[in-house]
Amino acid sequence: MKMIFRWYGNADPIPLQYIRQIPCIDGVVSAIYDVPVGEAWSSESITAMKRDIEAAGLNFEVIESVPVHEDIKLGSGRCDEYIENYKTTLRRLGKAGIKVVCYNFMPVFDWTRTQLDKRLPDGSTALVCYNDQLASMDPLHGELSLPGWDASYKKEELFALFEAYSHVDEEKLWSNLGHFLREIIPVVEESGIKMAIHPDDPPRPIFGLPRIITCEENLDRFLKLVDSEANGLTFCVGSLGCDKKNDTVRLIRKYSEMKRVHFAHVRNVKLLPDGSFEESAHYTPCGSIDIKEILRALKETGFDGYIRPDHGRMIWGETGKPGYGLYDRALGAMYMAGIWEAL
Ligand SMILES: [Mn+2]
Repeated sequence: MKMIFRWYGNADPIPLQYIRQIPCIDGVVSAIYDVPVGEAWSSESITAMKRDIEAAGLNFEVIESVPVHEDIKLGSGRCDEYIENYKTTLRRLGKAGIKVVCYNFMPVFDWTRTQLDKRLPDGSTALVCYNDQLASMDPLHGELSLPGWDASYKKEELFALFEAYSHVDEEKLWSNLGHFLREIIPVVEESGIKMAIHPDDPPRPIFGLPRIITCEENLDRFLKLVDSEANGLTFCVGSLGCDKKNDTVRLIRKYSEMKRVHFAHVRNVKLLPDGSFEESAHYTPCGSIDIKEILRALKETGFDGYIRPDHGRMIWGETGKPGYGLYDRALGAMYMAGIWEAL
């Protein structure tokens, strides 16, 4: 396996040199952030980012994410044009030596939490999702917005999107995802890239919008949409693991054995009795997921893809992007590297 670290480009307050000083880190996973969703990424910006990363002594082989335009998920509007742009981006990434591309197919909202700085008993802060708070959130009428959500939507655009999705149920979303995959998988097979879909986070419908990358039955269905190794998963332990019906240790073993896990996001979550959850330190006793067994499953199935420590808490007075500080993710990376070495 290769341990990598998410880096948000030159705007990230964490310098590449700091990331390089974490002993187990092979490279960073990043994206081109200044291109509107739906447009193709230029070869120049891809190679410029690669040059910066390699100059810092790190590898750049994984993208997270190439965002999928809502028109593709809705199967309407400029869908065909945006799929062609997506293919162009993939071909350029392949030429630049990228091996894995992470993406998701969640309507409108990316990961969702109800609080980003919940203070834990040890004084650190973490991202949490409390069901009672989630039930009272209304993205159309309230004033709230959360990082991870596309802040560029105006209220009117949000209303239009919700209206458009009122005609897209889960089956329609499946069929739009199938169409997208049948278009792009042949392209990545030629470009040497493996696609790795990220599960929905949390893995259940929110605000009445459909979500389908949620559980074993649906992951099986997803992989059969196009039965190619290039059509694979970003196995996000924390996303799938916040539904206690998902046995993440068994599932990661199953899909890694099938050679369909190309990227693993590893973090721990503490599940609460009502299905709410708090993100916790990676260390197994801090949460509900057995991180050691996750890594054992990967090791025993010959996993040779990429792993990154997922969200961390804010510790030691660090401030910055919630979930993406340096210190706790560095602890998580070294903890996992230690387990891997011992295995
Ligand atoms: Mn993740």
